[in-house]
Amino acid sequence: MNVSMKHDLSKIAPAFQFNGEFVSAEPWGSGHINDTYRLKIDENGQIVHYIAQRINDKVFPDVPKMMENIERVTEHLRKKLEEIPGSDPKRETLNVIRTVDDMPYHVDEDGNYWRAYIFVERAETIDFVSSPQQAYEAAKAFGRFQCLLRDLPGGPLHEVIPDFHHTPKRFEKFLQVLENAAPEKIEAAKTEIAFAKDRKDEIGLVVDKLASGELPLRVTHNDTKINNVMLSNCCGSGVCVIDLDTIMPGSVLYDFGDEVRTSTVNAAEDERDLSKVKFSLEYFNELVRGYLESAAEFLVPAEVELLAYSGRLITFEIGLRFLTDFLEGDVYFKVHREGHNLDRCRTQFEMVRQMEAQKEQMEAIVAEHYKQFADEAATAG
Ligand code: ADP
Ligand code: GN1
Ligand code: MG
Repeated sequence: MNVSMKHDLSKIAPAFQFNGEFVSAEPWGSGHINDTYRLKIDENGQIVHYIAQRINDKVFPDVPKMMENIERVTEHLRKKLEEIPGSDPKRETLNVIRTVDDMPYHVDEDGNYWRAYIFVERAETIDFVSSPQQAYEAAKAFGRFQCLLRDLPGGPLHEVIPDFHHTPKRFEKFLQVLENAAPEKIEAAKTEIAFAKDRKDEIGLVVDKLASGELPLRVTHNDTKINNVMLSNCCGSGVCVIDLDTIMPGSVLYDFGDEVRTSTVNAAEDERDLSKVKFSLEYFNELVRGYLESAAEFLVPAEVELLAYSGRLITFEIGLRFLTDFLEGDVYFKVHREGHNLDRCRTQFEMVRQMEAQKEQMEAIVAEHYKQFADEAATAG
């Protein structure tokens, strides 16, 4: 675990409704945004783990609204899971631990926002896939998550980060940052800058179709990278979708696209050796199969048509965000070395390049699996 210990968790833990005494804490996970810790709490002589997170309130300026979204969604998931025989609602959804004041978050004396969750045991997150089965299991879990949230009551969720996946607006921001960027950064990233500019006319399809109503707005996760789903230690099946900070109204294509970005390559997001960054059609095939197994029943044709495109779109968009952050001086994503965001951008753009070259094959895979689903549904009556 590569995060250093920045906070004294012994002071934070008593604010939450744990059933015991704080023992210790260690930095946990490899997310780019929050500071995550695994806590050990002594519950009558037994050590029980919890997750505690300092929420990045620069990225999420309205923590109360974000936590309201998370509680609404996890409550709904819990109710649904309770109705499914054999499900475990303590494990298959995040469970917020409220504070002793019965709040979903705690503000410490320095103004930091904290929250806590039940720790999902006997499962792990991975930072990149190393088998097609992992792509299948992760996609099936994300598809199921979307499916369970189809009938979330109570009206739309708060838009916690406006225009989060509005790729054309991300492009505008990139151009603004570029105008003021340091010359040496522009020089270092000149190939990537040109790559981004070359694609500016291909990035508006999803937002345009959402605006025209051709694509439906749904409850979407918006950050479905592979390390935001926990896979079981025993058989690798998807257990729990985590990191619900960005849950809000969106297109399923944002989520499917981010799955493609992170579940079709057997290399880290920040891999420096681009010869290791290989988009895998085999992984893509398994990802589509897993996703459609959970999601085909509710997707509309306009969504299915753009599944392959969404992989290129979202990979481009995240690459563009890394590039923008590099040019701006690493103000958003956590970085651990010089040029880290540029390295991340390069892997993303390399993936886009390869997906562009294999566009027809990707579309054929989607069509084939969707047809199989439609045929089976017709047979079943
Ligand atoms: P970030 O927003 O910074 O990505 P995450 O919420 O994804 O933060 O948490 C970071 C990591 O902590 C995850 O990738 C996962 O490994 C671990 N984690 C988060 N929540 C839980 C949980 N409830 N149980 C077990 N591990 C968790
Ligand atoms: C961030 O929080 P984390 O590490 O799961 C980012 C995503 C990016 C991702 C790139 C709120 O996700 O949008 O796709 O990094 N989250 C936010 O790895 O900006
Ligand atoms: Mg995360």
